[in-house]
Formats: sequence, C-alpha cells, structure tokens
Amino acid sequence: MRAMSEARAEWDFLTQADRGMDKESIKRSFADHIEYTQGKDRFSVTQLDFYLATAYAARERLLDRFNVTRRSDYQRDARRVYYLSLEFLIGRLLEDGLRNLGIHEETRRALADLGLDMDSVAAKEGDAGLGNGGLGRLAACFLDSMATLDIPAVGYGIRYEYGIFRQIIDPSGAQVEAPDTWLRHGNPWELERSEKAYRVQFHGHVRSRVDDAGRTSFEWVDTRDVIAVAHDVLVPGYRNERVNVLRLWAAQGSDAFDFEDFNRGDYVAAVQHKNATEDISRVLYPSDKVRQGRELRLKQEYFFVAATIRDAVVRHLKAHPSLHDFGEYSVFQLNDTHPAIAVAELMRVLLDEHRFDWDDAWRVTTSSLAYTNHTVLPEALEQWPVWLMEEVLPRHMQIIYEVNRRFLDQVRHRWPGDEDRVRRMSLIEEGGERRVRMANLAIVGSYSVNGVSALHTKILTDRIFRDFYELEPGKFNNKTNGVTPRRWLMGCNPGLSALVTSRIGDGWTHDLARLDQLAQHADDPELHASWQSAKRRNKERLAAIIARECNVTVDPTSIFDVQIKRIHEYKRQHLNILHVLSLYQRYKQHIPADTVPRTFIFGGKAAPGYDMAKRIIRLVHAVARVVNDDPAVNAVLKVVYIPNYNVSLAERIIPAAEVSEQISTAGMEASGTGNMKFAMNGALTIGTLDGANVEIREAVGPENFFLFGLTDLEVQALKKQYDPAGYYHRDPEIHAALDAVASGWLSPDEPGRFRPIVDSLLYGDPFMVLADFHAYRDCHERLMAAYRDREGWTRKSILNTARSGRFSSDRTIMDYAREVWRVGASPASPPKGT
Ligand code: 26V
Repeated sequence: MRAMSEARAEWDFLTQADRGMDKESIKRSFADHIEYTQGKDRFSVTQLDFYLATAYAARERLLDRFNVTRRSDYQRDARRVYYLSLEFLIGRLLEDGLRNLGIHEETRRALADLGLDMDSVAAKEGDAGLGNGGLGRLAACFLDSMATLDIPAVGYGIRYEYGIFRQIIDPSGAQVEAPDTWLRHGNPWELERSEKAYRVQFHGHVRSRVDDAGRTSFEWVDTRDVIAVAHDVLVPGYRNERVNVLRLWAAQGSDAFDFEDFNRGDYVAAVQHKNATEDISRVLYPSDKVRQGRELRLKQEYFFVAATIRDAVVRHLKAHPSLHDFGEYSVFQLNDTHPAIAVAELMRVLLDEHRFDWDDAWRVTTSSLAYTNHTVLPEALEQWPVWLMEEVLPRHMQIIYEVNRRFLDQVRHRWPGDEDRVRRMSLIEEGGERRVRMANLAIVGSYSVNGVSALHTKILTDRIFRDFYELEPGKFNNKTNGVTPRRWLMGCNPGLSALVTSRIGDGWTHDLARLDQLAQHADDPELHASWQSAKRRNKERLAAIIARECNVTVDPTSIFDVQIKRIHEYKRQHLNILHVLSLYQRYKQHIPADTVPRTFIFGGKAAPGYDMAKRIIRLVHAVARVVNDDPAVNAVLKVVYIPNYNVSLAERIIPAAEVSEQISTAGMEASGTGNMKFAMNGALTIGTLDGANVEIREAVGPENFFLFGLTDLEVQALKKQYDPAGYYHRDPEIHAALDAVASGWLSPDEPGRFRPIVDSLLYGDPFMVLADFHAYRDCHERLMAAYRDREGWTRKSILNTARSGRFSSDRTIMDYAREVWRVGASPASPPKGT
C-alpha cells in the first residue's frame, strides 16, 4: 500500500507538467512530433507530417485540460449528460481545436516561422464524415456548445470505418459513390481505450427461472457476442478549461464467439467469423430518410446503446452503491429514435442484472431518458419487424411487450372503449407484418420529448404525436436548433468576424445575442463598404474552388445563389433547377437591360438507392451544361454543382453566399440548420414558412427575408384536391420548362431520362412543386429588384447577421440544460488539495 501511494505522488507530479501555449513551445512540440512521432527528418517530411505534427501538438494541450476536467467532474460527482447519436458529422478538427484552446494565432505564427502556412497545413486533414446531414451536424455543434457552456457531457456514437460516401460525378452528370477511407492515415484526434471494452450480446434465447420467493428472473443465454471498444475524441470548450469526450465504439469480434469453430478445428472459419462481427462498425448507413429495415442497422443501434449504458452504469457505480439514484446523476438525450432501444436495454440491465422490480426499474428508466424527434416524414419513422427483434434481441422484445401491455392499460383507463386510439398508440404496429414503432417506444420511455423548431413541435403535438400529447402534454417541448458560431462564423468567415469585432468588440463570440449591437451600424456607409468587400473576397475564394472542382468560370460580381443540403424531393432542388431552366428560356427571348447576373450553386449527396434524387442531380448537370455553354445567356446566368459536398466545403460556400435557398414544402423540414448558418454569414433567405425559417424570418424581420409559397396548413388543405396539371396548363412558363425537360432535349443520349421527374410533378406530387412555382418565380423577381439597390441589400445583409444570435447552439444547449437536463455549468478547474 505504501509503495502505491508513493507512486501516486510521483504521478501527481508528472501530470503538473502542462505544455506551454506560446509560439516557441508550440514549435518545440511540433519539431518533436515530426522527429519522434512521425519519424521524419527534413528530407523525408511531407505535408501530411506537417499536419499530423501540428495536430499532435494541439492534442497534448487538449490532454492537459482533459485530465483536469476528468478529475474535477469526478470530485464534484456532477450530473452528466449523455448525448446518444448514431451520427456525428464533425468535419475537420484542427483549427477549431486550436481556436477553442486560444492558440490558433500562436500556432499560425509558429508554423509561419517554419515557412509553413496554416491554411495548407489544415487542408491536409480529411473530413470526419460520420453523419448524413442535419441530424449529424447538429450533434457536432452540440458537442462544441456543451463543452463551451461547461456542461459535463459525453457524446456517444459509432466509430465507423467508412463515413458518408465520397460523391463522384461521372461525365454524364450522375452521382457515383466511392468509399470514404477517412482513417487511412490514422486519426490523431482519437485515443483508443483498448481496456474500455464491453461485451454486447446478440441472438440467443431467454431462460426464465422462478426463485424460492416466487419471483421470476430472466437470463439471456447462448448469445453471439461482440466486443465494443472505446475510442475517445477530445472536445474542447471555447476559451475555458473544459475538455469533454466524444466516445465512439468500434466492434471487435470476441474470441468466445468462435469457440464452436475452434473446437471443430476450423481455425480459418473462426477468424473469418470474428471478422464478420466487426462489420457492425464498418459503415455509416447513407440514407437519411428511407427506412432500412436491415439487420445490420438494428445491430448498430443496439451495439452502441448497450455499450453506452454499460459505460454509464459502470461510471455511476464507481461513486454510488446502487442504481436507484442513477436518474439523478445521468440523463441520456436520444438523437432521434436511432438509440430508442435504450428504453428496453436500461430496463433489462436494471431488471435482469441488478434485480430491480418492474416499477423501480421503470422509474429509473423514465427519469433518465429524453427523446428528440427530427422528422415528420412517415417513411423516416423507424419501425422494426417483430420477427427480427425476436431473433436479434429476444429479451428486449419481451420487455417491449410488457411495457406496451402496461402502457395500453393506462390508455384504456383514460379513454375507456376507444380501441382505435389504443391501436394508434400501441408500440406494435399490427396488420400485415407486425412491427415495433420506435418513436412510440421512445415517447413512452422518456420524460421529455422535443421537436427542433417551433413549427415542427406544433406539428408533433397537433398531428404526428397528438394522442401522446393528449395523454401527457407536459412531456412535450420545443428546442429550436442552433449552430456553433465558432465554426460557422469565426472559423469559416474570419473577414466578416474581424469586421464585427471592430464594431462591437468580441463579446459576441461567447454570447451571440450580442451580435444585435451591430444593428446600430446597419446604415454606416463605412461598414457597408467593408461588409461588401468581405463578401467579395469570400466569393472570389469560392470562385477559385468552383474553377478547380467544376471547371466553370463564375463571375464574382454575380449574385451567388446557393442551395446546399441532402438531395430530397421535399427539399425541392427540382423547384430551383426548373426555375433556372425557365429563366434560361426567358433570357433566350430577351435579356432585360437591368438584369443582374446570377450564379446558381448546388451541392449535396443523394442516398445511393434514391432514384429520383439521383435523377435530380443529373438534371441539374444537364441544365448547367446547356446554360453555361450558351454564350447568349452565360453572361447573366451560370449553374454549378459542386461535387462531394461536405462540412469543409460548407465552410467555404456559406460565407460566399448572398442568397440562401430554403424552399422545402411547408411542414416537411423539421428545422434546417444550414438556413441559420447562411443568415449568420449575411446571406438573405428565399424560403417557405417551414421549420426554423419561420423563426429566422421573425428574428431578422420580414422585410429582410424573401418569403413565398403555401403554408403548412395550406399544404394540408390542398392535399386532397391537388391538381398539378392545372398549373401546367395555366402557366406558360411552367408549361415550357416541363416540356423542355420531358422532350429529351437535355439528354439526347437517353431521351426518357428525365421523364420520371416530370411525371412525378404532374401526377399527385406530395411536394407540390408546381403549386409554389409561380410564387417562387415572383419572389426571385423581388429579390433581384432588392439586389439592385446595393446599399439596401447590404443593410439587409448586416441585419441578418446582427439578428441571428438566437440561432447559436449555445442558446439551444442552455435551453436543454435548464428545461430538460436540469444541469448547470460546472467549470473544470484543477482540484484543490490533492
Ligand atoms: C433517418 C434514418 C432512417 C433510417 C435509415 C437511416 C436514417 C438516418 C438518419 C435519419 C434521420 C433523418 C432525420 C434528419 O436528419 N432530420 C434533420 O434533422 C435536422 C436537425 O434537427 C433538422 O434541421 C432537419 O430539418 C431534419 O431534416
């Protein structure tokens, strides 16, 4: 014992050795890593080594703070937030990490001393694309804000070997998917914790036993097991001492799994088996709307939930004798239904492993889970076939049945005789293939259910989850999304940020609401001039990227009109490109003298199996070719599609945008977060009253927002009698544009290629593209007129930035912390005494 405590004393001494934050110390670390981590000298060193050495230098400094954070959270026994998400779309980490550490500038200078340029060094980092779109990027912004607000939080997810696919556009304009090998050069940001490994069970069956006291206990046996190994990514707060962790699980085949093969002497088969189990963390599912129904996806969901709950339980039991107060120290925020199996898993752990009785287990479970819904599209609401659940998770299926039985009793008690309601609220969808409704499971098992914008939450309580709202109205709440201003303003738009700081100081960087002080300067001619030139420089930088990636020259004085997001019919990229085509047709007749040149910029990935979305990508390319190659119009009109849209490209595109296209069918986009990033960077929105657009418009002022289209209620009302053909016959521009697409003129090698798009618009279109076309066109006319008034436009742009402070994810996280999590700030500080 004595020897042990002496050794500890020495370790305490070692951990005091913090790395310096000055330029010379950074240079020293950098040189050490080139030499001793990378094993290079001045002759063999490469650009990649420069990046890695810089990243390692930053990582050491993160680790100093991480150790402080860990100790101070442990000592304080703080209530922790666990953010469970199958997706974290974090992008590059170097510059954000340096900025949050407060050594971005020092590091830039250190590199400059060595003849290196920060931009090129940072560009060597690959994007961590562990997500599809909005939901995954939101999780990444939340990590930044939780750390910045000093909330003891852990993100939990999967360490996919392959993230979202790399999009290649072939010569015909079609999307081709290539694997995203983001780990190929290693990942300096992760720490593999090979000792943090938990067994996760699958398949097998349930054995029940009645003990002497007459109590039945259940045992899940003969399972096939997989090991979950933790990989920690450090998440620093902005200018504080906190470094949180994003813990990603990788699947590792367990040796026990293959006993049968080994015993039969089939060594190679055993190793192959082991390999196959590692498929669980192989690849991110690249569809963000269409239900997969695949066994592997279900296994991913359970795999990360089981490992996460185990990890949290182990952590709790280190400091507490039992799990009865677990809910007071832990809250799990479920990012959509993907981790909803947590309801059954936490119940299983409490019932079967800790011998809780049902009521106690249910109390603990429902006091520690909270659920966020991110979509109302019925095809994206997860349901798992009962037969599949019984096969993969037999014990969980039993628990779900029991939860359902008790829950439906409650419903029947409240609404006697209303069997229709019972059917609607059941956790099991009957009729045809029986399926578990994961949203219902998540609602029943959580103490909080939230939507992600005011409109979305209203649609949830009025329509989608109305029955549940009527039963427990207090459970439901809104948390309007937000984005981190560190990445999405300071990081991506240094020109504009410096300008803002020059006028109002830098308080806005940690309290974005203070941006509103900028409104006082909205008419200052000097600010106008520098505002315009900041935008202009961003546009030039983007024009260079477009020249390189698309081989198209665009005019930086033209309006940059941007739609970047996943390709979906409900997001209506086809409305945008159809409008561009009709502009082309109009300009072929006549180009008015006061026409402002415009560049329409698209970017986004389509789910590999989503045929219509892929056709829309080809249509954009087909229109782009015609327009860009036509000297009669290409001085006033250009169209580009930037391939392989990802976080890093977004960081280049958004600061250069002047018009932000947010044109989803009203009622379909839960929130949108790109819309917020554009407004923050001074772009003006052309948009429908959908998702957070509603709140953005209120915040920036209706006069600084270009609104068009049906409202959510109008969409609902029109549904029953929507007659797209009427619009086609009545509106000659729609007629001409659709005829051009249908004629095969845009795809001579395959004249029918775009027919399915035209058909979808003319027959039954649930997205009501033609119903909004007219209003959209008129709105673009208004927008052009507004742009001609240079100072008027600049004023609107400044006001968009000034009034977008509400859309910081710091505000969102403060709302969650106060109203859902009930956690406060817990500043990380070096422990006293020890
Ligand atoms: C759903 C599914 C369905 C099963 C197959 C795999 C998969 C993967 C992801 C999803 C989630 C789709 C929901 C989603 O991304 N929603 C977006 O969430 C954003 C953040 O709240 C929000 O801003 C967007 O409006 C919303 O579409």
